[in-house]
Amino acid sequence: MMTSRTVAVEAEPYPFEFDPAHTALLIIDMQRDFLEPGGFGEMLGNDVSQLRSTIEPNKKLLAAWRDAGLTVIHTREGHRSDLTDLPPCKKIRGRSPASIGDTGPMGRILVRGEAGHDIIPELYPKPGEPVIDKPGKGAFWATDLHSILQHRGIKSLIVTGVTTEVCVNTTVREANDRGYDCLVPSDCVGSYFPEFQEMGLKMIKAQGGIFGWVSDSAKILAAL
Ligand code: TIU
Repeated sequence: MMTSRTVAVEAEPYPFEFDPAHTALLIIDMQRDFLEPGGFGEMLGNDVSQLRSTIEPNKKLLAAWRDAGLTVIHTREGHRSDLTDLPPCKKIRGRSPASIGDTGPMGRILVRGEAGHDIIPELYPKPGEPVIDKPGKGAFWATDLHSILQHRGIKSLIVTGVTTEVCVNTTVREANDRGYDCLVPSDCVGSYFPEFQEMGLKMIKAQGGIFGWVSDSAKILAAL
């Protein structure tokens, strides 16, 4: 049994206090489909190289979390191979020539089991680390994430990954409504749009921390 202790991380809008034994590192959608050419991110018209600066800080945080024996959870956005869980509106939105389920250079786009759907090698899950397959943007909707967190006594989340304003923001909002305190390290989350990166983080920490706290990985590592 891990001993309980409270650590404080310098954060905005004020220090984030958490007990590491009851805090999970939740890494959102660091998949090849979002970070490598030829996947879902590029299909949407984005320059995917913009997200790659998040890899190194995530690697360091993940290594520290693992070394300390703390809970790590990964998520992947994607769909069943028969696409029965794909909302028709998600399939056709964007009106691009290729869409979810079509074959690209990394296999069928955003489909479970395909190469592009998998997590990038730099942050690959270790045995024993739960991987949540989610059909939506939020990690709680239509998944067993809440049950897993409850069974492990998790009360706080460090939320990292991509993209800041889409799956990270949606997940932080879902987590906040379920009673979890969320800290987002700004260097460990990325957006295809610099202005959305800035505003996505501002939206979390505004109004006294309406959805959570924002800090950076160096401050979390210093506090651990
Ligand atoms: N993981 C995630 O954020 N899914 C997206 O579709 N993000 C975009 O920014 N498009």
